[in-house]
Amino acid sequence: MTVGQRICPLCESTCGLVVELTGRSVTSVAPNPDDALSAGHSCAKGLGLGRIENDPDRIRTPLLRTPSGDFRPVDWAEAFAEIGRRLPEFVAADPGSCAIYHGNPAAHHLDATFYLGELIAAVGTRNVYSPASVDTWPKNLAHMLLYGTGLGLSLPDIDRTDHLLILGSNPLVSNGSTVTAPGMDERLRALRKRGGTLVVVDPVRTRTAEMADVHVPILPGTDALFLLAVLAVIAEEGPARPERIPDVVDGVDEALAMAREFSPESVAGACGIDAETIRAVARGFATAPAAVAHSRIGTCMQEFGTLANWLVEVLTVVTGNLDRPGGAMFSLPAAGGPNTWPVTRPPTLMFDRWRSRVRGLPEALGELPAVCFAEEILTPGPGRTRALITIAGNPARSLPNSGVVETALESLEFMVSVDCYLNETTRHADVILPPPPLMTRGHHDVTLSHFQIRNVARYTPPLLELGDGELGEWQIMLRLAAIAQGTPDRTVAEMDDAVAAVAVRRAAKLSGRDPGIVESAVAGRSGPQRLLDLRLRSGPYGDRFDDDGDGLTLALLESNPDGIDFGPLQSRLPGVLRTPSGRIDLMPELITADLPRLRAASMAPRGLVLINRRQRRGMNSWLHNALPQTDDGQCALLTSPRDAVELGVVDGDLVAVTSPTSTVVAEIRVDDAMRPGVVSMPHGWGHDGPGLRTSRAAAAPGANYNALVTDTGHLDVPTSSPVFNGIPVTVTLMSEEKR
Ligand SMILES: Nc1nc2c(c(=O)[nH]1)N[C@H]1C(S)=C(S)[C@@H](COP(=O)(O)OP(=O)(O)OC[C@H]3O[C@@H](n4cnc5c(=O)[nH]c(N)nc54)[C@H](O)[C@@H]3O)O[C@H]1N2
Ligand SMILES: Nc1nc2c(c(=O)[nH]1)N[C@H]1C(S)=C(S)[C@@H](COP(=O)(O)OP(=O)(O)OC[C@H]3O[C@@H](n4cnc5c(=O)[nH]c(N)nc54)[C@H](O)[C@@H]3O)O[C@H]1N2
Ligand code: SF4
Ligand SMILES: [Mo]
Repeated sequence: MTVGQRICPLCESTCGLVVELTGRSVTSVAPNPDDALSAGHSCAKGLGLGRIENDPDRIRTPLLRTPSGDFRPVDWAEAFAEIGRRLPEFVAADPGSCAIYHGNPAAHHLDATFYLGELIAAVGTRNVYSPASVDTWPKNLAHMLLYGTGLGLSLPDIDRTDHLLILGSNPLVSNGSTVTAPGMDERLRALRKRGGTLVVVDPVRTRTAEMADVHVPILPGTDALFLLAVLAVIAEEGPARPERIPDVVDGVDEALAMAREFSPESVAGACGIDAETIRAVARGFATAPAAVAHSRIGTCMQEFGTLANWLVEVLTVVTGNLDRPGGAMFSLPAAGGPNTWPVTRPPTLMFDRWRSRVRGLPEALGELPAVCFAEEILTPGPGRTRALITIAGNPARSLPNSGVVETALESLEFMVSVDCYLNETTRHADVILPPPPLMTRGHHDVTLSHFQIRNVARYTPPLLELGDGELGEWQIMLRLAAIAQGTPDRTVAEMDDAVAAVAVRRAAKLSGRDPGIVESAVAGRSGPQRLLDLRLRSGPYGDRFDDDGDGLTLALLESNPDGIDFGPLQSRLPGVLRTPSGRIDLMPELITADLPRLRAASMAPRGLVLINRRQRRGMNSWLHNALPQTDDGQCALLTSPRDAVELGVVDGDLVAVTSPTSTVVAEIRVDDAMRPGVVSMPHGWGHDGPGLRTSRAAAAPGANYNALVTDTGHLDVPTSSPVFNGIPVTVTLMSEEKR
């Protein structure tokens, strides 16, 4: 038996777990009480890692599509030979004809963190997609314009605040996002215990809302109006602490002047919140000794997401809560990142550097908007996407307008998927390449440590060697890169050395050392571990490759498997800023230009609208097989008692849910947590259709939310993000059988 630590890769909480292995099989998983960040927190998903690893439906050998459309297992040589026969012709003819989609789990592994860029560069395509353009861009863009990078987000200092305003997030179910704070329920309880206030703005009385002092049941899509009205109250009554607004901020007066026209009375009807509540929220926030707002999915996946996420920051700044304990702060990630690296040339905005072929929509953070994904494949003409590589993603269930997405996938001339399931997306692939077991991977959260509400560094090493017939996911990516470059015979080791050589030069520059010294300092390592060591040692706490120094190294983390605590977040202004001016412009034109659209929008009640929810045992679309859902209601359409009466439905009725895009069938569950006028369904379901190898998920397929979402209608205009929340729907009774 082997026992070791493992950082859970399933969600942004990144809990530390203690894993027991018997042979190669995970036999027990428990929370690690000594973990420097999660201190014993975990959830049913993390504790189910063994079932996820051991799922008999998981793909363990490469699969090749046969002429009859089935898949047959092959060895790696045959799989790569087939890819080598097909892929290079697309890359050679036009690199843009091969798109790459990388999904959520890619952000939770070192492999993609370090090697995905190599693959993208080798293909040479600008047609790169990820869920970021579905779930986070409004927040990324707002923070990029204010603070200079899309990754260095300001974070709610939850453990020290007196007042927390959460908009559009349900961390008691999701465990949080763009904030890495394991054990959110305990943290929120602690906030209330120390006399602090929790306000939750959510159309639904969620588990999180149930903990709140004030629940504001807002109508979907109206957060920007609500926040403008909150700011209007602050403008009217005068900011309580102007002296706490940092000197580097420009545009405070303009922001407050802008908000004045949105009085609480003028938005109350649209938001479905009375003016007095809005005033009370504004005063509570403005007068708390330390206050912070945190906005997430509910505010991003809607029509005015960029405005809403920008206004959250404006509120933080004008109330004097930026860069202060208990307010919004920036982490200092151990492996460094865009807001720790020195500025060497004038910063450029990672936005609108190129546009999509068909609709001319702007790029952000190196990717095209997901709403372009299907049309770039289906619209004929030069530059059409003809081939696709997916890595750890299920666009057939996570992107809008799934019907069209699947048509597009089926029409591709060649498709490779790196994935552990034969699912709604990979069933369209020509070749599927499986990642190795999780326990063969070492892990440090290079990306998510940007979101940590405490500066902690952890590394959990691989607990297993790669077995026969297994390849590291980073090795798979390098093999694909070599094939795409037309040099299939380059070995993984050669490719890896080339990647490391660039990283060595960078680390040498960052730490002011000779590249030769840096290279020999990491000479005993390879793969993700070598690249990580380079990042840690040249990072903010690093040893700078000085043998006598006591700074951070990967070896130090290896000998401290519970992690090393560098303490609470510290003030980082103005050094954290990477804006071209080195200052914070509170009124970026790219965002304020969207205000007329908000003013002109008809916010009149629209009949029933549909919003999304998450479930505790789910992870987007991919855990339904290994960890069947046990929550009440499975994939049900939650409906308020009042709407249920109006619709003439009761628990268990089957209804047709029709949006302007499509119709799906769902089961009704009446729930008084729902606000009348709003119905809710989880996403990632719809495990139906031919060819799936996810037997348990397919046995209870559920309804596919994203069939109902349009990729061409209303968007959040600045980021071209689709609208998932607040979709007008009609609900009609289909059968009374179950009554
Ligand atoms: N309606 C609606 N749609 C949504 C959302 C919503 O709230 N509502 N949420 C959006 C959000 S926030 C996100 S992040 C996206 C998620 O979008 P995706 O990332 O596209 O979808 P997932 O369901 O997370 O699928 C992950 C895929 O990775 C595979 N996988 C798991 N582990 C590994 C691994 O280690 N290596 C590899 N190679 N593959 C692996 C799984 O089998 C699965 O196919 O969905 C978005 N879509
Ligand atoms: N169990 C579980 N955990 C997960 C995931 C999962 O699928 N399952 N997915 C992970 C991923 S990829 C992500 S990005 C995170 C997301 O984490 P969260 O952002 O916490 O996402 P949700 O739990 O979906 O909460 C979104 C809330 O927004 C509300 N909402 C909907 N529309 C609006 C609106 O217009 N305005 C406001 N103010 N609220 C609105 C919904 O009612 C819902 O309660 O969760 C992660 N964790
Ligand atoms: S909360 Fe997230 S990171 Fe923690 S155990 Fe659950 S899934 Fe894993
Ligand atoms: Mo996400």
